[in-house]
Amino acid sequence: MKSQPQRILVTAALPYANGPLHLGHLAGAYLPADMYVRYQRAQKRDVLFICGSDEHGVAITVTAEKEKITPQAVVDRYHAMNKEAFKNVGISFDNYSRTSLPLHHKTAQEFFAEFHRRGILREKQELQLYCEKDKMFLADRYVEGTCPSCKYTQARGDQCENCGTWLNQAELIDPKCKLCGTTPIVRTTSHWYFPLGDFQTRLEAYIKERSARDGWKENVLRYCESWFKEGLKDRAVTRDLSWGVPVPVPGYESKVLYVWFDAVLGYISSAKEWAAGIGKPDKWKEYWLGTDTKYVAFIGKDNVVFHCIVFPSMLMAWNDAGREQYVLPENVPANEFLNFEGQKFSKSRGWGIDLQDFLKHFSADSLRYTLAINLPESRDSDFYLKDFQARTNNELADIFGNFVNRTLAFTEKTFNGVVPSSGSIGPLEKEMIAVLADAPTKIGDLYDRYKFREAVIESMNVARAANKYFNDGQPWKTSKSNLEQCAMTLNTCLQVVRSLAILMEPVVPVMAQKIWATLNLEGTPSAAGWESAGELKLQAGHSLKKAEILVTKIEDKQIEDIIEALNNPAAPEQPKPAIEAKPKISIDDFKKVELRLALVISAERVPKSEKLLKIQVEIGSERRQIVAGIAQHYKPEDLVGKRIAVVSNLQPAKLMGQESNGMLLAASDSTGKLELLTVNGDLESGSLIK
Ligand code: B3M
Ligand code: ZN
Repeated sequence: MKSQPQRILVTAALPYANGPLHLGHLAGAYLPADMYVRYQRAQKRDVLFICGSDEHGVAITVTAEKEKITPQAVVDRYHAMNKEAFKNVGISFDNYSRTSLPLHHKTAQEFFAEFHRRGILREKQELQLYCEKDKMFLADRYVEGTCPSCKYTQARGDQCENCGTWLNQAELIDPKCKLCGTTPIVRTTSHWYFPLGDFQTRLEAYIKERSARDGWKENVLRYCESWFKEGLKDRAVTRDLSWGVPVPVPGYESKVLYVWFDAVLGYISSAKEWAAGIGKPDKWKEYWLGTDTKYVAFIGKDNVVFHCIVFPSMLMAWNDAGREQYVLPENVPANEFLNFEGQKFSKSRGWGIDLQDFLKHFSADSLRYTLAINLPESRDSDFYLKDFQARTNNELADIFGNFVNRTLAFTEKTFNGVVPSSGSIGPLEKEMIAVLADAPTKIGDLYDRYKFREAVIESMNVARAANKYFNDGQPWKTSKSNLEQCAMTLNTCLQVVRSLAILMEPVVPVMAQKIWATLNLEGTPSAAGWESAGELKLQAGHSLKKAEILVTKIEDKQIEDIIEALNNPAAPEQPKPAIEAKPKISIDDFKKVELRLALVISAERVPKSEKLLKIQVEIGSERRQIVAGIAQHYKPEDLVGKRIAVVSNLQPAKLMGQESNGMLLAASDSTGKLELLTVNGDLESGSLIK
C-alpha cells in the first residue's frame, strides 16, 4: 500500500459566474471532487477542499452586454446563486471564494509582477482584431471566425471548441465581432507573453513522474500528449479589456490579466481566504507550500491544458526563485462531458436543467446517486430523466432504502426498537460479516484511485448482499419459530445499516446522516471513521429512534411534467438577429460555385471528433467523401437517403486526417440550431442547383 501524505489539497474548477450551474457541471467536476473529499474525511485525513467563482473574462462581460448590466452585477447574481446551489446539493467546500475579491487581485498581481521582475515574461507587439464600431480590441470570445485547422465556423479568438486548437486570433479566417457582427480591422497592440515552450521538457517529465506515481487517467494523458506533440508556444497573458485584474506594470493601465492567468491562482487566494476566515491567516501555507501535501485538481475535460500545462508551469516558474515552493497537482482526474437526454447541455439553446430548478423537484441525494452511477469518467455519458427515475426507484429506494427500512421497521416491531443480542453466529452471518469486513478497503481503494462509479456500485453491492441476507434469514418466520435466530439476523442487519451509512455517505450524505440519527448514534457517519464500516459496533440493548422513509419514489407524472416543460420551453423574448450583408458580387462570381444535388449513401462519426461526420455521397456517377461539422445536429443513420445540396467544385481538404471532397450546405441560426438544405422530389443525384 502507498504511504499516505500528511495533507490533501483538493480543488474543483472555478465555475464562471455568468450563468446558473447545471447537472453537467456537477458530473464533470464537483460531485466526484466532493465524493473524494467526503471519503478522505471519513478516513480521517487532513483535507482542504477549495473552490470559488471565476468572475473575470469575456464569458462574463459578454453576458453583461447582452443583459445591459455591469459585469459586477452579473457576477454578484451568479456567485450568490451558484454558491447556494452547491450548498443545496451537498458539495462540502471548505471555502467558496470569488475572483473579484481584492485578496485575489493581489495574489494574481504578485505572480505577474514576480514573473515580470525576473524577466520570465516577454513583451511583444502583435496584430489584434479591433472593432471600429464598438471601439475595442476583440479579445477571446468577442470574436468568432473559421478555425484555420478544422474549418469549424464558430471558433473563438482563443480556442476552437471543435478541434481544441489553441488559437491566436489573427489566424481566424473571416473573423466577425461578436457584438455587432462586422468585420474587425487589424491593429497593433502590445502584450506580455508567458514562455510556455521553455517549460515543455520539464512539464513532460513532471506528468510522466506523477502519472507513474498516482495513475493519471488515459483521457487526460492523451490531451497532454497532443499538446506536447504540437509543441508549446508562448501565450499572451494580458488582454485589452477593462474587466479583470489590472496589469501591475506601467504603460498597461488600460489592460487586464488574461482570465486563465488569474483564475488558476484563485485556488491559492481561496485557500488564503479560508485561512483568514478561521483566524489562522498562515494556515493556507501548510497545504499549498507543504512538502507533504497531495494536491488533486478536479476539472472537466475542456480545462485540461490549463491545469496540466499552464498552471504547473506558472508554479514551476514561481518555485524557480527558490523561495516558497508551491505543490503541483499530483493528479488531475478530469471527466469528460455529460449529455442531457442525448444532447449537449446548451445555454443558448435552453437545453438542460439548472441545478436549482432540479432541486426544487427532487432530492439532492437521488440526483447525486444517479450522476455518480453515470459519471463521464472515461467517455461522455448521458443523463436521462427516465433513468434518473429508475435509478431512484429501483436501486436507491428498492435496494438501499428498502433494506434500511425493513431492518429498522422489523426491529421496532419485534424488538421494541432495541438492538437485539447476536448470539452465536451461523454460516449466513459469517458470509455477511465477511462482505462488511472487506468493504472499506475494497471501496476505499476505488476512491483513492478516482474510480467513483465503481466505488458507488460496490457500495450498493453491500446493500444487495444485505437484502439477500435478510431474505435468506427469513426473520418474519423465525420471529415466531426461533426468536434467538431472529435476533441474530436483525442484529447483523442493523450492523450493516450502520456500515452502509458510512459507506454511502460520500454519495448520499443526507440519507446517511438520517440513518445515523435513526440509529441514535452521536455525531456523523464520517466521524465514526471509514474503517469502522467493516466492524460490528452496535451494542445489544442500544435503543433506536423511530424510522422514517429514507428514499421517496418518483412518480411517472413528475418526470413527464419535466419532459413536457423541456420540450415546450416558455419562448424567450429574443430580437431577431441583425444580418450583415457581404459586399455585392456579380452573377459571374456566383457561377464559379458549382452546386449539385447529392444523395447520402452512408455516414459515420470521425473518431475522436465531437463535431465531424464522414459522409459518402453519390453525385451522378461519382462517389465522394465529404467531412462536415454536423455531428451535434444529425445522427449518422438519419442522414442516409437524404438528398442534399453540396458545393461540388471545392478544392479537396483534409479535416482531422480525413479527406473531404466537397462541402454540404446548411443553414444555422444565432441559437446554434442547424439544418441541412435538402431537395424534395425525385431529381437524380448530380443535378445542378442554380
Ligand atoms: N471558469 C472554465 C469553466 O468554467 C473556468 C474554469 C476555471 S478553473 C481555474 O469551464
Ligand atoms: Zn463590433
